[in-house]
Amino acid sequence: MSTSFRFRGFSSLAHDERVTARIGRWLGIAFTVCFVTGLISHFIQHPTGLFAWPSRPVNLYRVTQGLHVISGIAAIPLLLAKLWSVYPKLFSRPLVRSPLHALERGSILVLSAAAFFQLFTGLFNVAQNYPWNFYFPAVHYAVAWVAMGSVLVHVAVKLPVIRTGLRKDPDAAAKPDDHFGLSRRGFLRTTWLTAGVAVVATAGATVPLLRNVSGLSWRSGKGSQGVPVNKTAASAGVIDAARDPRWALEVVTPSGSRTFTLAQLAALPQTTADLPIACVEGWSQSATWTGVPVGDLLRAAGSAPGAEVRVISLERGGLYATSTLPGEHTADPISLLALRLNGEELDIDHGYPCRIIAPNRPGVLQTKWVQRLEAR
Ligand SMILES: Nc1nc2c(c(=O)[nH]1)N[C@H]1C(S)=C(S)[C@@H](COP(=O)(O)O)O[C@H]1N2
Ligand SMILES: [Mo]
Repeated sequence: MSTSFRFRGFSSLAHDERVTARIGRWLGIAFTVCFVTGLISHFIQHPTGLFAWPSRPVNLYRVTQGLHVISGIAAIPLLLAKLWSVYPKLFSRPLVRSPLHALERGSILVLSAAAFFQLFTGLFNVAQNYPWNFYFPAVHYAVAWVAMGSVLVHVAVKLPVIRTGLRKDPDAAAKPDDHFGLSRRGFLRTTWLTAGVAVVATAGATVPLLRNVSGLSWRSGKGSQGVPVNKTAASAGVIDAARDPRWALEVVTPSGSRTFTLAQLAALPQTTADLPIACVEGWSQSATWTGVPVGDLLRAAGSAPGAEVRVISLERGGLYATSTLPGEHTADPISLLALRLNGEELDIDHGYPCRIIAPNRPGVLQTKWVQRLEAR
């Protein structure tokens, strides 16, 4: 190429396989963590029988889903930096040199599109609280496979270049006066710093120590009784039904049924446990819950702890109006039908007269305003 005219952007030292490989390594790690933790969350919500999720440790889902959101957030600046480091290649000609080259370019196109889709729809979901309702989780799950599949193809095709890129010293042969802007090290440091800031800014939604420094952890600590609210009683349309003095819990099992008024529930032996609400959006918060173990209610109605239970809310038609409590959970004595939160009667926005709170579960399965339990 003639040196009399050079487009300055292309001459940046960061457009280099040493930079791309180093950022790519972290992006690969972030994508893998995000994919695996996403699969875990998916299979807890859509059980297959092949995958049983335990009820302990109580905070495990809090950690896996926190990692899902944090690794996704970290991947956004990494992806942008990686694309910046390679974008001059978009202008290289001929467009396609060989079948392998076609596969390589095609997989990069699919990979970039899928990655952008995942990261930005995920971000919107975290920020806006289900703007796509039912549609989002299904599509997010399907595109995850496309993204991860094209990552694998990309890494396999690029392995030789990745190896050379990682072996070479980023500082070698850098003549800053020939070039415009940052050194390669400088570009890498800026990338790590940006990803770090993005992580700290969101991690406070789930890591208590970071709460005060996390500008983006909008959910923590707000809401009645010191716990965030995700769907109020008003928006669920349950205020009248929840406050109706004729309300009674129905417990139905194959060998008998019982109903319990609120006073009868409160008169049963109570269990108190510190358990988190761990929302799929990545925020989580622990609180002190008091109520009746679901296993005790099953026994009272003729079944036994360990039976799978369908939980049905007073809410009509909402996506989260029902949930299934697997046997692992009904056998755990701290899987509660909670009546109290942080020492007070449950606020109506947290599920009064009673709600499910079970250990190591996604928040979306902690059904509020419970009306009926059906054991299988
Ligand atoms: N009936 C019903 N229960 C529900 C929901 C809902 O929309 N309807 N939302 C769930 C979700 S997504 C979460 S994160 C938790 C939030 O509980 P909280 O509002 O008490 O923090 O409740 C769960 N229980
Ligand atoms: Mo949630």
